[in-house]
Amino acid sequence: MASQLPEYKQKFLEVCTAGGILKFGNFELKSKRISPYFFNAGLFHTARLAGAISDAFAHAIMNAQKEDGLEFDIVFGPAYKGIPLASSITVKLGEIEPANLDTISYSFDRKEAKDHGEGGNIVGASLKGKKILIVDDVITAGTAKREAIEKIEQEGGKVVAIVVALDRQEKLPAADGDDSKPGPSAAGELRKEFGIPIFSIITLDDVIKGMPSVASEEDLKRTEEYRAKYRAAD
Ligand code: OMP
Repeated sequence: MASQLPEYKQKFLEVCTAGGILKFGNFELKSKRISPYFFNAGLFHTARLAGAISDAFAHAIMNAQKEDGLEFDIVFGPAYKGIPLASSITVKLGEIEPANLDTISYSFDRKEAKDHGEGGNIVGASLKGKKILIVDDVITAGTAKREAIEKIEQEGGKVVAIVVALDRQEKLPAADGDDSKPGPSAAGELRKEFGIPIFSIITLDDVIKGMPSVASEEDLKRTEEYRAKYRAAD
């Protein structure tokens, strides 16, 4: 069946399913929800896959520059999965657009502060007074992104946007545990609270649109049911 997705998204989806990064089955999330699909960015470790993900990120970032006026100095990858993303995306951006982007830097945080040698929490470019673009694998509840924003602000940086590979578009878990009511998304709440845009290469809606060519009918049905239950209203 022909895909309803733009070609670059469809290609990304195909690379992810062929590489075992996007899987269908039963997966428990950090939120304890049982999801029929899971995106494991830790598997982007071959030269070909690392090249494909950094290329897809670079194009999403350059689209945001063109269409939304995104400007940044530093690509920041939260430990751990954001670290290889930040360095490979920075290299890729410099290669694709050397005239504008070969002066950008990358940095990342340590999970535990180092008190000897150069010390500190941040490795790579200093964040002080800089415009920071956070890159990460997935956004579900936004908890890890919130922690990254706080760390960056403590170091004197200003977060201007977040780019993720996959936006799961899920509503935040309800305070009273009743997930049957409509609710806002993690991305929407971060946008409101910090005034920053969240961009993604693909969303849950994209996954579902592209699934007919990469997954079984049964997996598609289960993923649609999951979306009907947990997709955010915004
Ligand atoms: P936050 O939305 O910022 O809390 O981050 C979601 C995190 O959940 C990701 O960084 C992953 O560690 C993990 N995750 C995945 O890697 N892939 C998924 O498909 C879903 C999750 C998840 O547990 O929600």
